[in-house]
Amino acid sequence: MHVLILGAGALGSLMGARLSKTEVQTTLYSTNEDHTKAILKNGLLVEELDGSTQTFPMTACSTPHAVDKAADVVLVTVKSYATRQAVSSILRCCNRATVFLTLQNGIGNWEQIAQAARPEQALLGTTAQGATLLKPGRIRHGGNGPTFIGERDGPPTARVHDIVKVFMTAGLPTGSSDRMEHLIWEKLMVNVGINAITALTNIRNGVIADLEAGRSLSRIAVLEALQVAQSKGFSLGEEMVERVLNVARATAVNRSSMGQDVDRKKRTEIDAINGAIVQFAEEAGIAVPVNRTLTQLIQVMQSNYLNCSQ
Ligand code: KPL
Repeated sequence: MHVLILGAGALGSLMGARLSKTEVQTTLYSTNEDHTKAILKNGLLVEELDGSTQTFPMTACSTPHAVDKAADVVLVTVKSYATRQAVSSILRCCNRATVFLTLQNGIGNWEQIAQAARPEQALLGTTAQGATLLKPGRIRHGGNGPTFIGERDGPPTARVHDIVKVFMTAGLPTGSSDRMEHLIWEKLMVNVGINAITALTNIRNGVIADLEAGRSLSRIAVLEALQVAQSKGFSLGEEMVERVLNVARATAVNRSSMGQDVDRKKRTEIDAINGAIVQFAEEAGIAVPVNRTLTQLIQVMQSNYLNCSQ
């Protein structure tokens, strides 16, 4: 099996490092040339949860022309707003049997992949792994949460089981599910309750759970988002508030992906996270003032540093 990691940022690089220890051929693909060059030169350095640093010699590239064999599985870990363009850009490294598995944050990624490739090629996934890109060629593993994989509709198929097996062999706790959309919404709650707050306040994930004000803000954002989820038919309950805080604790040393984007003055995934909640809430006539405020604060900050107005 050849697995191509499309968007080898922090999370994609971590998944690639784990897979590189198995029989599977693994290629890291990232448009960040500093990152791929550093990996080719020194291997990918991973600061592990136990404090050790491991080196993973890996194949990495920044252009589709450098991929020498068609991918059987593409792990899509690019930012949500770049999904369609990124998948289109690597179709020459794929064939009609290639499976695309999204492990991205936010809502709408499966649809983007289905449009760029074919719907029957696209699988859904979620992960609670946490990772931080420290500098080109070096990441820190920030939390070892579970990964779930499945078809968009119906029970897990042979191709889902095959990928689960490979992930498990790689040491990534992984299960299959026939409720992937439900799990995507659960993951959305996690990102709603952690990402924008950490990005705006310059903290690591664990601080949200440590501080009363952090817990309270996260709680209100998640409770608002739960109303929206319920209006869409997803039976997510108030226990999600505590589960979100547990993810913050489990990934305590991690800087959320949105925090890392803001640190690097890069475009964030706000539109696919709190912004998606605001949009669905408008359609359903639900008031979500905290999510609206979080969204607009991130939009102001990001517009300012990207030097454009939205
Ligand atoms: O998904 C994440 C993210 O940062 O985007 C969590 C699970 C919150 C880990 O940081």
